[in-house]
Amino acid sequence: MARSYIILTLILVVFIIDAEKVSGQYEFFRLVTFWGPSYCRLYQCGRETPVPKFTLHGLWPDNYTRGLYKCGGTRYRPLKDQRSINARDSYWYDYFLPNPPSATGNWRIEQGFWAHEWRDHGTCSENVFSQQSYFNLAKRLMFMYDLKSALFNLNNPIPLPWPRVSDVLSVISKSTRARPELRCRYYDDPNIQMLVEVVLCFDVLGNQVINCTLPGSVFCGRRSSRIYVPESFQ
Ligand SMILES: *[C@@H]1O[C@H](CO)[C@@H](O)[C@H](O)[C@@H]1NC(C)=O
Ligand SMILES: *[C@@H]1O[C@H](CO)[C@@H](O)[C@H](O)[C@H]1NC(C)=O
Repeated sequence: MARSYIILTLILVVFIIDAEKVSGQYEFFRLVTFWGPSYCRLYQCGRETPVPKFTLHGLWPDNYTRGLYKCGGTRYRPLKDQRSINARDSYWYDYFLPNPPSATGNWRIEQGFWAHEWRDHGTCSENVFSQQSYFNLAKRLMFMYDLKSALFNLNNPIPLPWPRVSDVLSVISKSTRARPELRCRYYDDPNIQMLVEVVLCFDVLGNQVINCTLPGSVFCGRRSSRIYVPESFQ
């Protein structure tokens, strides 16, 4: 009797925790992108992209008042054929893999980054986007704007590799017509902030870009500060 009561309570608690996790309503998306050359200065990359570029870190559904994370939902379904693996790898890049992911490899390792992004973030919009739609959306949003051209645009030069935060905000906003979020990390010297990630925000259905709500420079210092934006891997 006591024992079945405990089990019932456990089931109930698990159910409530689960329901709580899934009930999170996301209100917008963050498309978080790495600038490869910065990322590989910060960490020991197993491989670099063939050309310096922005690659996807993740598409993060979120709520304005409450952070959403690990919302339960379906398990990651690994890609099985090499063509789709290569296609996703070209813009959603795991810098720590020593080699490109392969259809014959261990997906838990070689697709581990995608699985992790799905589990921690993708599940939080599964009430609207099935797993397949979520991955399609991530790809579509990733290709909606060309951040590299916006940043390294000869017609609109900014003083690289040491632009001000405001320069970077302004060239990106000009290209997307919305305020991005910039994320910097200290590099080498406690006084040097390096631009590592650019975040674009999208409405709940992923149809249009919207202003990110955090002040764009919150992770990079004041708008007038200079930040380091390396153009190449070396
Ligand atoms: C965002 O957050 C507020 C407050 O928690 C809720 O009222 C909204 O429904 C929305 N979804 C949540 C919390 O998951
Ligand atoms: C973003 O905010 C600016 C003002 O800071 C406003 O002019 C612009 O219309 C907003 N853009 C969007 C897409 O909401």
